[in-house]
Parts: sequence; structure tokens; C-alpha cells
Amino acid sequence: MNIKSYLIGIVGATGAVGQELIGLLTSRQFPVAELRLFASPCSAGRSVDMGGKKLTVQEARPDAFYGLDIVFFAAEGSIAKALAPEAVKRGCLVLDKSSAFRMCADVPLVVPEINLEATRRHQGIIASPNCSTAVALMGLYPLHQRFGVKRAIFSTYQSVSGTGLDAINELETQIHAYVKKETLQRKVYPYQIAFNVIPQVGSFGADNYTDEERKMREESCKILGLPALKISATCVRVPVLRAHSVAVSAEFGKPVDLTEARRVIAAFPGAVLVDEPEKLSYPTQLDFSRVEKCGVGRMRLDTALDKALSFWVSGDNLWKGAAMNSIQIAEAMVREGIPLRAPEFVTKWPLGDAASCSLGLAGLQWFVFRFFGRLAQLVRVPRLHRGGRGFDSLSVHQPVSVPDCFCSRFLFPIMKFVFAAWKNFLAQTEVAADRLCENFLGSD
Ligand code: 2RA
Repeated sequence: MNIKSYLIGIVGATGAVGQELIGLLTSRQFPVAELRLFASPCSAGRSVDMGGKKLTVQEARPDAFYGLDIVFFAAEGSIAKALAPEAVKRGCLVLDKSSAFRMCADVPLVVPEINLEATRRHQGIIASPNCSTAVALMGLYPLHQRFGVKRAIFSTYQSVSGTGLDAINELETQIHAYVKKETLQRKVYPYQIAFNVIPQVGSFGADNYTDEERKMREESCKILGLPALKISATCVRVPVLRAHSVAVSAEFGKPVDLTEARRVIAAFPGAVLVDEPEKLSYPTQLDFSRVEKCGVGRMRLDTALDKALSFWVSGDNLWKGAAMNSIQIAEAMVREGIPLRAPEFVTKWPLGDAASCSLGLAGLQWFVFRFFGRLAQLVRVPRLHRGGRGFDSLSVHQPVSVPDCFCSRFLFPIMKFVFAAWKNFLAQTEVAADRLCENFLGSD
């Protein structure tokens, strides 16, 4: 069986999420025909290792997206805003991890284990949620499915990798300086992050919540399809290199049962239950770094709210919270046969692809047999030894036969050629459509 492979681009390839995307595309064996890496002009020209192969980073420019199937955006929102629509114009599917489009009505915001169906409505851009939202929902969603969530309170414990490579460097440098009894320098965070926690992730809004806290509220409502869900979040940066944890207290519409709650978490594909208090077993950020699923534990009945549970979720912010979620979206779309291209770039046949191809093929066969049946009649070839088979049955008016030499030297090679050309035409349709789009769009 032929497995289609894809021309992939990564914008922001030199950043923390970009690096994870490169590694995950290889380790998850995503069918990549070609990978092109893009970054800002100052990172262009750098070379990046992909499975032992050196790839040169190019400057992210609109024309660089021609011919690509999927472009992963792992860059800041301002870059995604400027370049993602350009990639879509050139026929690419954009999988964006920034916050630029997450709350746009025509952009699906997707966690594949929760709302993969939303990808069917995409117009070229699909957004991946904020890291702390994705991690929190890996615990909240299965419980919501069973008990119906009414309100939730999130408190996050977010690692410095959520801020980027500079922040990882700042934490490591401060720890080295502390050990050497030197003065600790800070650039990225407003306070020392080593041996401290900072109750601020993102910048403050007029309501005194940070934008990280607002994102957790708004994005959770959109992904769960519950616009009226009441959520309050407090987001905190902790001196951890990788993975985020979220303490959740959630109130439900139905009475909750701890055994049943543990059962639904254990059965959910995006989570692993780590919850044996008597053995001191619960998820930690170290244990859930570079792990595909999120860990859920510390499950207990909440003592302040009715019909409520409190629990703890840990997950890799660079994987489930960013790079891996985007790749999982692409993998699931390929698996489910959801078109990767924006609707205006999808080749549409009046009766659907399969029916149209079958009808076209049947029509072509009918034409070829009629044509050669008629030709055989016209040249009045003598009735020969194909024992009533040959093209007898194809002639409507009078039975005829064709000589073997006519079949083997002339008719069969021509038919073989016609069918090969037809097969090739079908295979090339998508490529031809790409080229047409390129020529058309290239003129503006
Ligand atoms: C952080 N959530 O951890 C952000 C990254 N998107 O800072």
C-alpha cells in the first residue's frame, strides 16, 4: 500500500517548540517527504540536525511556503498573524501553536482526544491550545464526560521552558551562580526564578488576571464547547525546567464517585492514572517530561464545593502543550481522511472522489471498447480463433471477432497505455492543482 507522505514546513524551527517538532516528526515516524525549516532572518542560515541529516534554516517568507502541505507554526503570535494567512493562500494547512488565532470563530482550537471533529470545519488554520490549558483538560475532560462539569478552579505550576530557551538558560545560570556564591542575574523574569516561585505568567489585564489565566478560561470553554463554563485560574511560574502541573478543583452536575472518577481517568487515551496515596504515588513534572500522556493523581472529593473533585495533572508543556498536540492533530486528520488543505484548495468532484473516479473509469472503458469494437467492424477482420470471446460481446449490431495478432500487437498495448495514462492522471490531479494555484497566486 502506498502511504502518502507530506511536504512539511516548520516556522520557528530554532526555538524550544520548533526543536521538539523536528524530533517528534522523526520519532513518531510521521510520513515526511521533505522538511523545510524557517526562522527569523537572524537565525536563517543556521543548520539543524534531523535524524543525522543537516538541514539549513531558511528565512520565513510568504513565497517559501509554495508546494508545502503542512506548515507547523512554532513562533510568536505576531509572526503567525503575519505569515500563517500567507501559507494558507499558498494551499498549506497551518497548525499554529501561538495564541494568534485560537479564539477566532472560524479557527478550530483542537485537542485531538477531545474535539478532533472540529478540524473538519477548518479554513486553513487549526490552532493548538496554550500548554497549561491542554494539560489541565487531560484530567478535566474525561471527568466532564462522565459527571458534567459546572465550574473549575485551576492553579498552575509552570516550568520555565514555557517561556522559551532564554528562560531555561536563566534558571540554569542562576543556579550555577548561586552555587558559586556569585550575584544572580535576571533578564527574562521580573524576579529571580531559582529557589523562588513567581505568581505571574504572562502580562496583566485590566481585570488583574494575567493573559495566561484568561487563556486557560477562554480556551477551555471553546475546546469543551461549553461557553458558559465558569473557570478561574491562578498561573504560577516555578523553578522547574520542563513540564507543567495543574491543581484542579471542579464541581460537577452529577454526584461524583471517587472509584468511578479514577476509572474514567484510567480509560481516557490522553491520561495515565497515577494515584495510590498509600504508596506515595502521584504524578510529578520530572516523571511526565518527554512522556506522551499526562499523569492524573491526588484524586479526592473536594471539601469546599458540592459534587466536586480535586486532582492534580502533570504533562509535558512542550509535547502535549505544544509540539506533540499539533502533530497528533495532523496524524489524526490523516488517519480519519480529513482534508489537510483549506476548502478552496481541495479538488472537488461532483459526486465525491471515489464515485467520480469510478464513473470516469467506467465511461473511459465503455468508450475504449465501443471504439475498438466499431473499428474491428469497419476493418472487417475475419472471424478467427478466439472462440467467440474477443470483442464479440462488445459489438452492439453484429458479432465480430478480432485476430490474436491485432489484440497482442495493437489493441492491448494501446489499452495498457490508456489505462496507465488515466492512472497517472488521477495520481497527478493534486499535484496539478497545486501548480495551478501556484501560478495563479504567484501573479498577485
Ligand atoms: C508559558 N503557557 O508556560 C506559556 C507558554 N505558552 O509561559
